[in-house]
Amino acid sequence: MEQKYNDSLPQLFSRDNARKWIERRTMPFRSLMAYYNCAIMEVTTKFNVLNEEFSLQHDRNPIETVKSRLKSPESIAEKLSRKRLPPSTDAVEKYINDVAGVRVVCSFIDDVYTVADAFLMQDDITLIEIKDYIKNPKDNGYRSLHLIIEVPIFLSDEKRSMKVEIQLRTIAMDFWASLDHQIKYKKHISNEEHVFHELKDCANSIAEIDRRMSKLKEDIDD
Ligand code: 0O2
Repeated sequence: MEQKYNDSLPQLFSRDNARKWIERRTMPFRSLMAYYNCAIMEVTTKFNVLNEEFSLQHDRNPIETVKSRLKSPESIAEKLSRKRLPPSTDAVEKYINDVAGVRVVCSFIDDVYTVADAFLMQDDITLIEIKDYIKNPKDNGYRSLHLIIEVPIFLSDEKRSMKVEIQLRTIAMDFWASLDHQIKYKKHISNEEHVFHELKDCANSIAEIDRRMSKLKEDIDD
């Protein structure tokens, strides 16, 4: 990431400073969080609409669930200090892409791309970044399609563009990621190597089952 801020002011970037700023819950900070919440509502509605329309045409739902979360103030503070960013709403808006998070869990692998393409075609959505951890899984076996997008929200006297991180994955990928999150993600564990290999092995087995289920569906559709 581009380092925009002056390194000669190290005290600005301390975890303590970020935490104190967050704890004050200033009006600009609370407003910003409310705007992210609005962006989550906009994006969630768009996926629900796509799901509804798809089910009319194809008699099945490509989306199993749409979940969302607003990053906690403590996690925002931690990320600001880790990225050596100053505690300010400007820095949050410019450099933290996942304050608003939406997770779309789809039935089959093809559904992930169909739903993502239909969403990205909408003319009020701007794609900022795409990371395809399905085509290129992480070393530990993590699979998902990540999109960073901007969506407009309409307030009483202004229109604002807000960033949202969208994670699209299949039920199988979600099953692995949820359990990985509980077992290991960001935790320090003693038998790290063994756990890493076991989790990766599980991820590969789950991916194989995902592919077999997709194939089964294709065979039946044909
Ligand atoms: P949480 O608790 O889920 O919110 P950055 O977001 O800039 O710090 P990076 O590496 O560019 O870092 O983001 P990336 O790779 O797109 O991943 C961000 C999110 O993807 C994570 O958010 C997780 O939700 C999910 N994720 C990534 N890798 C893994 C993984 O190995 N296992 C699991 N279970 N989830 C993963 P957070 O904020 O880190 O965590």
